[in-house]
Amino acid sequence: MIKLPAYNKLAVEGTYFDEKTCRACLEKKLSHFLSLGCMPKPNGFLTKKALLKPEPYYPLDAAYCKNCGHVQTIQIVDSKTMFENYVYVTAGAKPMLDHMEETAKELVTRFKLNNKSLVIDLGSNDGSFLQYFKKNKVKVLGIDPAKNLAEEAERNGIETIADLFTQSLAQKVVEKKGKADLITAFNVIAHIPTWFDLFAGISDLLTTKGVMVIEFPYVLEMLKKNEFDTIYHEHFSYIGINAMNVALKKHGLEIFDVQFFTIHGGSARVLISHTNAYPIEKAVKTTSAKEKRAKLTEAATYKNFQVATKKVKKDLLTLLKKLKKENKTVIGYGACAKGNVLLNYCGITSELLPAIVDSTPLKHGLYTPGTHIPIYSEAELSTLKPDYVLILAWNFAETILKKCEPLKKDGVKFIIPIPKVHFVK
Ligand code: JHZ
Ligand code: ZN
Repeated sequence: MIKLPAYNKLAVEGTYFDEKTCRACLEKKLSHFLSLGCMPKPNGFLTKKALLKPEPYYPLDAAYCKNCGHVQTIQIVDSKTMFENYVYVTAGAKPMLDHMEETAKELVTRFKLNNKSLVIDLGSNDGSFLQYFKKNKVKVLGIDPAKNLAEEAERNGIETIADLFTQSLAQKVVEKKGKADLITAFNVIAHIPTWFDLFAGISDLLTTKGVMVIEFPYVLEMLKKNEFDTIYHEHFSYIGINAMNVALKKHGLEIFDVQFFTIHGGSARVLISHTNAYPIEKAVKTTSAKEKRAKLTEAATYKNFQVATKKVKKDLLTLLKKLKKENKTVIGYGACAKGNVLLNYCGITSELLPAIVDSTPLKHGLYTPGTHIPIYSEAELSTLKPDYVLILAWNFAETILKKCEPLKKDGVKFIIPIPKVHFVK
């Protein structure tokens, strides 16, 4: 029996299993380094009616591989139930849209894509990314297991298969549409538990000179900046290029270029092709060497991260309790998956944080999973009369702070919980 949280009387144990094998090298050399307690689904926002029903919780632990240094969650929650009805909408985050538009432009130019090229986006969400390719007259196809979002994409004119990507789906796509010149996967590869099947499918789906572009929050940034709240059941992997190359090489694929971006707390973008299709850029060698120096296969590497994670919990609870005593109102900003991890890990409910505002219309009127905090629109922030704002979507702090300039002038203070609990100056 798992230890269910005291703050949620309706918590029940959900169905999951423990992964014993490394997703990248397939060896059984996992070593546990972090426990975040029990969590509901990170994007499992609830309607008012659903608040009265039992809520499944799953233990959340992370491990690294002593063989290849890959970092992953241990408990696996069924992907279908987790992604079928998804409320994270790409179009909800403007900085992400800008980033995608720029990326699409760059890829069309670099790989000379035209009206004969086919671009396939995995985890295509509401079709936002593919819109930018469509504008450039490139043929596009989205694949995403979230039925609600696939329908939304179709309404926006983006053909979308509402299914999980597998090798067998890849083969069906090849039969129907031919092979892809470009496959993109932004912030989705960590959401796929079966890398062997995934990359087998990619190898089948890519043309001889085809390129796959994958972007993901970078493991060294996560460790350096103590981004422990990005660890959740949707993210099976925390990725570095060496571990990913180990997985790719099993299918005759390799990374030939890597770039870095500040988005999502520090992301890496890798470009992948069939082996020897493109020269390996210098950035791949320097990044690989940097990862080796970081010693991701050794327990000592994870020590600071463990200590800093516990400190955030202690400091945040102390601060919120103190502010409550002083009769101050604290409102959350950004009802994001990582925010739900932080709130559940710390056991913060509406008693300490009575409301959260968010830009995503789909989330308005819903409640956060586990902690049951109501979500309002951004426009309602000033009517909630905060003395303090806790920025849960800390990766978008700059954009959020700009929007809150008038509140700041009125004396409202802003708290950012990561890498350590601090006030915005
Ligand atoms: P955001 C997402 O995680 C989802 P999340 C996913 N699991 C993933 O892999 C990572 O990204 C990388 C709101 N917001 O994107 C919108 C405002 O309210 O950091 C979002 O709900 N005002 C696929 O869910 C949330 O904040 C704003 O001005 O942790 C941000 O969520 C902006 C910019 C955002 O991700
Ligand atoms: Zn491994």
